Amino acid sequence: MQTDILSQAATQARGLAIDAVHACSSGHLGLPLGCAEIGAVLFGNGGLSYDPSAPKWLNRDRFILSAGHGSMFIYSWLHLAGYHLSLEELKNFRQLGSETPGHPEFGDTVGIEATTGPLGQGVGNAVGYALSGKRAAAKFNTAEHTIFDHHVFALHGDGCLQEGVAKEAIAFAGHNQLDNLILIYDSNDVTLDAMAKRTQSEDAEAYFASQGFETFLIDGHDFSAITNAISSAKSNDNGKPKVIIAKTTIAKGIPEVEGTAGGHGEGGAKFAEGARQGLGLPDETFHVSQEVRDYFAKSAIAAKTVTAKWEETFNAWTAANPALAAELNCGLNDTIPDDLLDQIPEFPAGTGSATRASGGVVINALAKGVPQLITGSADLYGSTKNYIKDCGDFGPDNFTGRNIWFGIREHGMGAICNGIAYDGIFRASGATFLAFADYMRGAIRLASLSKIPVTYIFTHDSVGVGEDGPTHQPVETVSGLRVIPNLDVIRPSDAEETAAAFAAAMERKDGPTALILTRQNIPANDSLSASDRRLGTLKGGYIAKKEIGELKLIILATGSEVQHALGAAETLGEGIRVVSLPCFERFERQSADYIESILPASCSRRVAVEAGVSSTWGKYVGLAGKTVCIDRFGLSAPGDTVMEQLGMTANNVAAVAKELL
Ligand SMILES: Cc1ncc(C[n+]2csc(CCOP(=O)(O)OP(=O)(O)O)c2C)c(N)n1
Repeated sequence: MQTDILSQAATQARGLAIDAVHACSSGHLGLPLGCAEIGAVLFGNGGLSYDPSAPKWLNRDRFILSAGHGSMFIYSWLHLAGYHLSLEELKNFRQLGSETPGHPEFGDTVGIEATTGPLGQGVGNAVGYALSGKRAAAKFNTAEHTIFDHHVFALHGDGCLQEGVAKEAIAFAGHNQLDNLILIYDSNDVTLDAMAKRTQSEDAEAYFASQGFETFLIDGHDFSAITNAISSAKSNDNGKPKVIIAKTTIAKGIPEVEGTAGGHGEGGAKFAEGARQGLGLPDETFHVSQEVRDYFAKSAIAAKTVTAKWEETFNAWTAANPALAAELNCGLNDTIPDDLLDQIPEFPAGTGSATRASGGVVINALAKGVPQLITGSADLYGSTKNYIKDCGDFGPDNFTGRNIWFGIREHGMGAICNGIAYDGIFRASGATFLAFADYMRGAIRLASLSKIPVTYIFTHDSVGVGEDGPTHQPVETVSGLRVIPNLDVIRPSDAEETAAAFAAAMERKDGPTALILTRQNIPANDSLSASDRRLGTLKGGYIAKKEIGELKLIILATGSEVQHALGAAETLGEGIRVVSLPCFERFERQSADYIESILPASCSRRVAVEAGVSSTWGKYVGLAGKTVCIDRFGLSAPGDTVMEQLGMTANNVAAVAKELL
């Protein structure tokens, strides 16, 4: 081990962080300074297997900075390691349009595997990556060829570990024996406001051991200790995920603040000059020595030999296993069949059903044409109905299983699904009751922000849930999801709309989709062909019943309320149009002509019907329109009774419409 050069690199990484944070007077110095030796080993002493010229190399070790506030850590090391991230970008830290945003953003910067910043999410993402890696190895490696044997690292601090989302994911990783996962805990005894002991007294080693992890406790500034711990963690396929608890000094290198809460953020930046002198850095800011450059250039060349050798194995594997190679490609390109919708058989007319039940039929049909699709449930498969039959359960006995038993861990499920989606080999989906969608909102928001195609299957979608009462009756949740940018929310009204909703989710590549399904049976709109309902749903909205004669009023509805809109139109007579609007977001992506053909601006008499809050309907009904919605919590009683009590009937819709006519 070349301790001298590693030490030089660590010092210069500290300098880069100090200079970048000083330049923009914001950011976080504590972690980049406290973890400089860890960075040097990860990127400069064989900790991570990577090739900076092939940042998406399939068998690279994945590294996630879960403590995303310490973003200058990852930017500095990616730069030093030779990734395509220039010194100029480091100088532009946190500036408009730079590749060095305040917190790491997936897609913005080469080498960034996940969007992090909200503490704990990155740990969950790493577990998702580890699941994906385990499944990829089990599915694609053969006796002759190993193409996947990488590890997944996450660097996190006390903050991540205090968050429930990380705890949920850690429990999942331990239970499922994801021994390709290596967490590095930057244990510096400091959080933001105070010393960590102000808010935590957990025995980290005992905690991780109780979760089935192998633990290593080391001095996080000792190159040998870090190197040895990582090397043991990597070589040990013992069914245990690993955690390296690295004791570090936050902001090491700025004596005025190191080891204190004052070192966490940009507080130390005002001591920049003295710190640079103390570290022995030259006057020139953003300094990287030629020696350090040469060292990393040499390791980049060595990395190329590794990837070239892997490429040979990969090519031999491809030639020997064309079917497996085609399946892997399908996952990597996220290919879905052109005729996906036609692969879902039409449902018999005249039979109403719960859309969750139709969803179960649909996902099983889809799973045949989309082999990359995997799905899980938060201990609710019996209710959410998304189990893929005959395809096994993911777990230590069968890492190829397509069904993931997440346990009652919705937030963890969301973050794990994001990790799977970031990895880009499999299509992730997860299910729970709609009322608990907010338990995973943090992860849904990040999937939307990161533009990754996760599918959420949310059943038991309204007060129609009935007897379980208001706690289980989501009223605000559909509108609450609609306000998240780049999330498609689809609430189908019958089995055919459900078929299209799932197909739409699969078709989508640049963001997540939430499918909102009923527990209770609802009738199908058999007055229109299956194909009209499917294609209409793909457009987000369509005419479910055309008016007779001159258009007088439009009733808009989604999901279980489309039946009441149709019933009301029946009693109101001529001139009434019913629009089924299962997905606002898809509808709004249609052409202005299409939107006008469904909702002509000239018709301002509009009534919206939905068994939830009215908040998101204003833009469709306007000031002249009315809503038949539920702006209160529900009631504990049979579903039909609750619906009736809260005005979800054709008669009530007709009465409200009459006020406008
Ligand atoms: C979910 C979430 N809550 C709060 C914050 C704000 N925040 C950023 S860093 C931090 C303290 C984190 O402490 P630790 O993980 O120990 O980081 P260190 O002080 O060692 O850098 C807080 C509260 C956040 N980023 N995410």
